[in-house]
Amino acid sequence: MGFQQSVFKKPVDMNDLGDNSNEEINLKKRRKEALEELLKRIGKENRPLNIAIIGTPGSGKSSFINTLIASITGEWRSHAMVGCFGGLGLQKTKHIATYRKEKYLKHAKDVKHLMKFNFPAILDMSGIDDANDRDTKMLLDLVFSGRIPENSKISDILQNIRQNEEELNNLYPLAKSNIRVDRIIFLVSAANPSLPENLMQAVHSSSTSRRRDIPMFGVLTKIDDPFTSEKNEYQEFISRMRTHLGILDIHLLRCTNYCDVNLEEIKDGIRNNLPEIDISVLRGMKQILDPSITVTEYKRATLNQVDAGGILMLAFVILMIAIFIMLFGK
Ligand SMILES: Nc1nc2c(ncn2[C@@H]2O[C@H](COP(=O)(O)OP(=O)(O)OP(=O)(O)O)[C@@H](O)[C@H]2O)c(=O)[nH]1
Ligand SMILES: [Mg+2]
Repeated sequence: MGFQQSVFKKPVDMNDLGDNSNEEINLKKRRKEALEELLKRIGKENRPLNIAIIGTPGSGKSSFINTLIASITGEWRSHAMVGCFGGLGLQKTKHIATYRKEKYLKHAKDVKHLMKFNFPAILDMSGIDDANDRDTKMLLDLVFSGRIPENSKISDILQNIRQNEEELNNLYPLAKSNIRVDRIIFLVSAANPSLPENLMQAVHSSSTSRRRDIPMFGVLTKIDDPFTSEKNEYQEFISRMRTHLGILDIHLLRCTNYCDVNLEEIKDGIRNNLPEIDISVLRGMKQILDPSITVTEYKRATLNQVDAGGILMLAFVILMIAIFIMLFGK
């Protein structure tokens, strides 16, 4: 995909809409095709995946979730609350919210049809600071293994990690009913020149634990507002992002979210959705939600297996000693 400048920044002139009606119809058709391809890819069998959305504060996580839901339902709504703190260092999302298809598809026009498909449960995390320390990795481990109850506050979990470490297994037990993460989506804002390299490393190492390897993907948001107009600089930024996440180019979704700069038309009821946005998101999600990409679960010897092995070995040694004594002990 080439370098994308601010396509959604200029306000839409209503007189233009008539002239561009063919293009508009074509875009709607392409949106429909992209949705149908996604439905075919995710299918109706198996279970819906759980995807975790990770990124630094303000990178556009909640906006992306709203955008993803809008691209599926064809109607933008504010499911996840979006913040606007203009670099004040404040955060909008402070807890881990889970969005399930039963809830986010509820108001879709063709809800009955869509509900049959395996749309994912989406975990919206509050922004995590760009760190690769022990606390951050423990937090990520707890989230990825599904040990955090819904709506927990990130600050409470971090406090428990710092002050009640020995109680963590009791506070966040490993239960069968846990929602374990099947996909990690790391979000980076194209408007910010500094890549959160430490957090990327922390997420990368937590995604490949001794127990599971969770597939990771990237989303580059705010491509309507890139930090540079230099094509080379921008490409170099994208390639560094991919290297840090260790992902293929097809596993990096580039998008503009539904947000202040383009929501005006929808708010004013001029149209339902912006198909340009939907098409790129639906196509990217087709790669991310591909059921053939699986989480690798490592089989570990259970305690019983270890015990049984140990007992057999001990019996063998005793037998050998007994035979030795019988033969040479006299
Ligand atoms: N121009 C532009 N602005 C965006 C885009 N996506 C999000 N924004 C704006 O970025 C700001 C932060 O967006 P959020 O979605 O709240 O970010 P977040 O990552 O959920 O933030 P926290 O929950 O606070 O960590 C808001 O003002 C959004 O309107 C985009 O694609 N383009
Ligand atoms: Mg948020």
